[in-house]
Amino acid sequence: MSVAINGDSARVREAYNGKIVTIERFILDQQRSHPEATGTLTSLLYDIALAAKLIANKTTRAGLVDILGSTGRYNVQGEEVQKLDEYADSILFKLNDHTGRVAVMASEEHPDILPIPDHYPTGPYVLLYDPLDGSSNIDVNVSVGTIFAIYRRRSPQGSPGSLEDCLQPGRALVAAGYVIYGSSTMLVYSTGQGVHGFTLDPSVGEFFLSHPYIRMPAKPKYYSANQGYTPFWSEGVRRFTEWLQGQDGGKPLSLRYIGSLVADFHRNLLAGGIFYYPADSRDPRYPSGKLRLIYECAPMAFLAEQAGGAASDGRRPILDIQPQELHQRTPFFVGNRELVAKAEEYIRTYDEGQP
Ligand code: AHM
Ligand code: MG
Repeated sequence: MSVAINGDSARVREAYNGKIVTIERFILDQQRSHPEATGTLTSLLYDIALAAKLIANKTTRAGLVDILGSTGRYNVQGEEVQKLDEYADSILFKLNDHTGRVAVMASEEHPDILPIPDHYPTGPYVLLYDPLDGSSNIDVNVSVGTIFAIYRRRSPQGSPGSLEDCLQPGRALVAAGYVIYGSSTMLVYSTGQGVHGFTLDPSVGEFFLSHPYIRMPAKPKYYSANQGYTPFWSEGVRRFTEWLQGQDGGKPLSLRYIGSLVADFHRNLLAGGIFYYPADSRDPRYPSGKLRLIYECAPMAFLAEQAGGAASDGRRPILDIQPQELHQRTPFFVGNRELVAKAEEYIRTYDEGQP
């Protein structure tokens, strides 16, 4: 039986009532509601899910490396021990370089685009990824994540993929998602038909549908920002933060900040709130904040909008920004729609003098 994946959470739950829904089954059912689909995107998403399982298998064992006697880059078996972010990066590339589904890739770990090797065919899609975001958190057992974004190629089919294929505005996204390696591993993605979450059962190595049609709660609970940098923020962002704290007529929210974008975003997606990493004046080299437009912000913005939220650079929707370079950074406000609009209002009023 196939299920039309075009309803809301309750309808999908009812349709699948009592059935075991693996990620493969769900993606296939979504594909069936597009009779023109060739299955290429379905297979690409499934390849990403496989990469997620392989990466999860390593992240959950990260703390054991020392116990198992690793010395430098070699473990007791004499095998080379890769840093986890390098491992995640190479897994994503190797699982997608030969399938004929992808024209070109780009990773936050590399300065330039990652062409498909000459001896493999190219395909219709462009895959961009941050293989292990927040990887500095691994040593202290804090959640990290993989973020991915999929576009259609713009270069002609059959030619090598190009930089222009990778520099597309978020509005052109075909699919985006993330994997959170936390107390459990979850894959959350959207192809523009709602946001769906799957939880990995590590005992059988399969992702099962656990959160169909995620909607951001209308009532926000949390705000998430690195307040250590408050003195370096603009007046608009400082005043917005005070409003979030209940000053200036706001209703106080609780602060939760992990410092791992995927984990902070995931919490706000499920519990309601706003995450922001604004521009700051700490380092003149990075006037636009820390986070990268194409690897981190655009895919999260796509998910936020799909879940009823919003994402902005403080002035315009993140999804409308045309990237100029691969590692372009942007201020980022993402989450509850009203809170993102409020941030824009404070920035307009206090930073741009336009009440
Ligand atoms: P990374 O791409 O080098 O891992 O850095 C990105 C991470 C995000 O996950 C997180 O939101 C941010 O850096 C935290 O930065 P800070 O420590 O400045 O608050
Ligand atoms: Mg990152």
